[in-house]
Amino acid sequence: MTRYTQAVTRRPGPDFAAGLTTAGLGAPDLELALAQHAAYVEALRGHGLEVVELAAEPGYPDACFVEDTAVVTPELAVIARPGASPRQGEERSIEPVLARFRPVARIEAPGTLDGGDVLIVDREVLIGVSARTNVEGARQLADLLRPHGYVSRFVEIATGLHLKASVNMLGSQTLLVAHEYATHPALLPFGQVSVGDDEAYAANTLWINDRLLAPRGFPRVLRSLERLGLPVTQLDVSEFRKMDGGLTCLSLRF
Ligand code: CIR
Repeated sequence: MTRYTQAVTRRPGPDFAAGLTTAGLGAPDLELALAQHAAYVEALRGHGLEVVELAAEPGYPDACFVEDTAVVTPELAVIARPGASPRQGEERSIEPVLARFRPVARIEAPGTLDGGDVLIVDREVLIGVSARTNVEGARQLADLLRPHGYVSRFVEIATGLHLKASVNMLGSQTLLVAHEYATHPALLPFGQVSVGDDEAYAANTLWINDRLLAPRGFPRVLRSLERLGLPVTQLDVSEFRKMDGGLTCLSLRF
């Protein structure tokens, strides 16, 4: 299983509340968002990652959801092509950062791909085909990763913004899965911990080197995670939830 050593994050900017959202949970509080973001960065450091913290990107209120701008493997960094037009361009400033660590490839038009739709577990790549990631973008990513020994499978996303809103890894054998994805053929080879509708947001839990970051406030999912024996740190990400984001979207890890 790949062990991460590095993360990239981007601070929310003063225009954070102007980002895209369907959550219907009201406007985020910027001060609280900044405090939650700082705690998140500290937690990544506490999990042994070196963190490159980027400044806010003026004109791109969603740019703190930096995961969507790239897919990074041990072999290369694939610069994404965001599927939502207000977010197109966020990827430009990520490229030189990732070029310090990896050879760079790009998703090209007419492909679109958000990193939030890509879950890599060892050499298995699950790619969500969603409102943001089209089949062309998913195919381009699969083609870029295949020569490095990765096998990609597509998952149609009908519920949730991205694949990782509903499906995340809990190590190399097991996935945390929102129940409507439980029987998808691409997910059947894995063991599954199921997340019920009442705690669906907690499917966005972040595995880092055999430890877990989970959103605070979801006791049933927390109990299921604790049964796995992996240490769990809970973080409050309420302000990012208001903007349809969560623990995975706030960083690139590699
Ligand atoms: C968006 O709609 O693009 C942002 N407001 C939220 C992106 C969340 N990203 C993610 O889950 N990977």
